[in-house]
Amino acid sequence: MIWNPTKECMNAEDKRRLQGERLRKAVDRVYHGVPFYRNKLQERDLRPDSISSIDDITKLPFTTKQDLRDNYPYGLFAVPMSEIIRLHASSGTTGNPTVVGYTRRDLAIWSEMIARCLSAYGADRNDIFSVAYGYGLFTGGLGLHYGVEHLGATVIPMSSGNTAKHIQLIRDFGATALACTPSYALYLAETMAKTGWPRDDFKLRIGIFGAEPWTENMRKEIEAKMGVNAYNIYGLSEIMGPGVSHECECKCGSHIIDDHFYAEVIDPETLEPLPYGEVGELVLTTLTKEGLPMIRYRTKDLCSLNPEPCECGRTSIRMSRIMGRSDDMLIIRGVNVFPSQIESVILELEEFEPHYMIYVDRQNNLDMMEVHVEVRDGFYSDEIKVMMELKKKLAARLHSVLGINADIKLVEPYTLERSEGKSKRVIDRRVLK
Ligand code: DLL
Repeated sequence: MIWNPTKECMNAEDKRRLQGERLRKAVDRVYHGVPFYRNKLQERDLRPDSISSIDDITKLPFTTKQDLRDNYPYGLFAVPMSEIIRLHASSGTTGNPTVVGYTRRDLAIWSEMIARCLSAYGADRNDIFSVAYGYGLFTGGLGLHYGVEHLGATVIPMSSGNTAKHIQLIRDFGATALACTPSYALYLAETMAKTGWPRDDFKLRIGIFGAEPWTENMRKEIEAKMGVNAYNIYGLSEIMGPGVSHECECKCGSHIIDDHFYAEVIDPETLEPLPYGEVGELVLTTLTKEGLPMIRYRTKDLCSLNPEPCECGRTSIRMSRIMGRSDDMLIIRGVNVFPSQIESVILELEEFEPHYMIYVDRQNNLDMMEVHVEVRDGFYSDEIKVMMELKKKLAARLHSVLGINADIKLVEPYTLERSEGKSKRVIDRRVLK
């Protein structure tokens, strides 16, 4: 079902007009409400009435995570704190966390966005959702939670952790939908199988997976192991949280909720906009957000955009899967390596489990990459020769995809640490001098 056909199936011309009007209001809001933006706009001789259509967006300055950190905690909020009714924060790897604030209207829009996503996955008010994203400062748990309620379905606020209990409640409460990270879904599926409970005891039919990169092969793996239809959900705290884009039954790209967020893809080096179809950094502008409006926020996420209307009837622009981040890309011996490429290779080969770790080191000024990967039950052997063959096979495949050699360490099934939230799969120990 399409939750909001007026907005989701709008024709291109009307959409552009709506986006243009909303952009002008957004610029007006930041010009008058956020000194940081007013200065940036004035530096470029821009005023709200410099925006006459959505195409004028390219005149506007970019915003980065550093800008949010520099204005910690509330410097970029566009309304007084009396209007803010919720805060979330995303933990930074370094420095201050990024704090985001929502007005009552922001939260209402967010819930409606999530209801749109869930409808696109085929869910309705009869569904029972286990929300296993973390509740708390992370936007995943509460974001999904209010969306499920807005849809009118039932929500089980599981949060993350306590896997055994979770599996029992999924079964006992008859959960039909599961929301968590894809890596945790794999772990859950594996643990469910170990309970020995018949698959028919579980009613799960829809999976809502995001918050970290995943691949088509991972989708197949989760669907086969868990018996669900697995769908992507994308989002980031700075823009709203989960639900900025979502897949539909066609599973051919994620629909951006483009009446609320305007998407561009730029070359991260030159900062010039790229044509549709080309991979670059996703830049998002919030068109209606009141609490923390973002103008041309550089997500660092790499993807491409497709403006073609989708077979599902939605006309919103679609984004590809995230192919990596312009800042988590590994440069190994001068070669750009995306962890997702390594994951794809591992998942293509039936001998391996989708559990792996990548270690990067520098020895004698030479980058070394070591990939630890679990061998699937049934393929693990005590015979050195068999394991050497497996290792050779994976190394050759990795070399043909990446163009560099990786040291492979094969480990027994179920020995690598499982994650309950976002998985950490790359450990870069290089000290760059
Ligand atoms: O991860 C929001 C979210 C929660 C999305 C639950 C989906 C489901 P942050 O913690 O701010 O917010 O992290 C945002 O996570 O810039 C991407 O790099 C990555 N990310 C989020 N969703 C996806 C996805 C939430 N579907 C950062 N595929 C983003 C790939 C994703 N990467």
